[in-house]
Amino acid sequence: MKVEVILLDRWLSSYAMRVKIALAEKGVGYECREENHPNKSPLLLQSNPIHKTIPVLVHNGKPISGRVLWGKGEDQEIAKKEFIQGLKELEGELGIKPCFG
Ligand SMILES: N[C@@H](CCC(=O)N[C@@H](CS)C(=O)NCC(=O)O)C(=O)O
Repeated sequence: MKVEVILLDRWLSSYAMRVKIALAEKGVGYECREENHPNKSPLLLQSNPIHKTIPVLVHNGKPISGRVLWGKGEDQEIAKKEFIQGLKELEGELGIKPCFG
């Protein structure tokens, strides 16, 4: 199955830059779509309906965000476990260094 990763971006957004650095570090290919703030795209409004801000990372049509806080039931429990696992991996990479980058 082809994996589709789309980053909803805006020129010089430091928030989006962090996502780009993480994707580059992980070697994840993605399509970058520039958002125009007065005229936000339907994909942005649908993917981030509350804040309507970038960056938004869309993986195979599903926005990646907030399952830990706003998810429900089993999906939320899975998201919590994945989040904690991610923190453990980050901690492992950090080791005794004072910072990551
Ligand atoms: N807390 C958010 C902030 C995102 C944010 O403020 N994005 C700005 C661009 S850098 C935005 O989309 N602004 C459009 C708006 O507020 O309408 C994050 O870390 O992703």
